[in-house]
Amino acid sequence: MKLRRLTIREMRLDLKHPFETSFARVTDQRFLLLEARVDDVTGWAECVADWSPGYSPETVRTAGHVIRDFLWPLAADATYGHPDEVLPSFARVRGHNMAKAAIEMACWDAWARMQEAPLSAVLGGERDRILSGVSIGIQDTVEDLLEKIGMELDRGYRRIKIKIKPGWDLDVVRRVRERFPEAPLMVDANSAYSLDDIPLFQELDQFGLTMIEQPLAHDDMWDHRALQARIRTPICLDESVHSRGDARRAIAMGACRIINIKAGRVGGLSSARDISRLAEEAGVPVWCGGMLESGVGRAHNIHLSTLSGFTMPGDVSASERYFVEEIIEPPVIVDGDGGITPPTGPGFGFALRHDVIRRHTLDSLTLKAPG
Ligand code: OSB
Ligand code: MG
Repeated sequence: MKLRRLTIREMRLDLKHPFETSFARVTDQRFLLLEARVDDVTGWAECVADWSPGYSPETVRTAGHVIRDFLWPLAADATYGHPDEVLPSFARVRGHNMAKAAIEMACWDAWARMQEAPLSAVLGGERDRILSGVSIGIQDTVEDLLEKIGMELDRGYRRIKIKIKPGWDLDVVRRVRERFPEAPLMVDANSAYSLDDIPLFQELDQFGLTMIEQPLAHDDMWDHRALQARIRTPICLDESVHSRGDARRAIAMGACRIINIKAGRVGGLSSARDISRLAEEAGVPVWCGGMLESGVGRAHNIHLSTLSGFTMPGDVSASERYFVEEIIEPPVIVDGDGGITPPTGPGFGFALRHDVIRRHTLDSLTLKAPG
């Protein structure tokens, strides 16, 4: 495989509803959309770096800079026999996993199209239906949250995740549990707490949460280990895991019992697949996280979720929950039982709505391989 051309579009899509976490409140989503010409096939991917460095140090602009000035020259120079070779070819660039993943995932899509196979099949996926949960941001009032949860459960979602932060935690969870005693419920703190909060997490134990996602610092596995030793509820790591090595260490030291896998955070689909296999062998369940992706990133997530290690419902919900306008068609649909059926066409299996893409493109750059 030779990368011949890469178009990087800086996009802005309006969200239907603001999304609030412990680190930010967003009303629109800025991201890079990559269109890669690989041999004579086109592959697409989305870079999940946010506009601001609240979730990860990467941003839309750092990713654009790193792709253009450092990754593209390496990729354009390489001849790949398989998409597994893309991430290693970037070894001399430290970090910037989301930038790396965007090119890698476009190569995976192109690779699948070359085989005339769905992305799930070339990744080694086995499921023909995946289970979907929802992530519900911090709301203005607990009443608003209870109403949203009721709506999502009625739509069939298999797991409710609510965002927490200091001041929006114990009492909120208590009221959600009172209203929905049986719902599969979890919380995501996006690193808003410290070991001083152990008593709070011990109190959360009584609510039968399926897990607590990333309670402590984004770069600290050791403290997660200390917390996990003091609470019954499983800890799920998100921000802390950037590679298969991180996953191996986290499992070995007991820093988590579940892992949220986001291909962007770990440098692409090969790394995501490898982490899922390592976790499966260790008996640690994984699920596919989300970054408020447009349809392109969402499609990649659906195919990744078909791998056998992904035994828990992911944050891979329906297109209609997110954007005023979707850039793929048909939209991602969740059936009444919280399931998504992965498309069976070649590559990620959705069509691009080029008119919508054009209208929401703020800036665009095309890079061409020499020769
Ligand atoms: O921590 O999982 C997270 C969104 C943006 C950044 C980080 C996270 C999230 C979500 C939303 O929880 C998941 C989704 O529905 O895409
Ligand atoms: Mg998270």
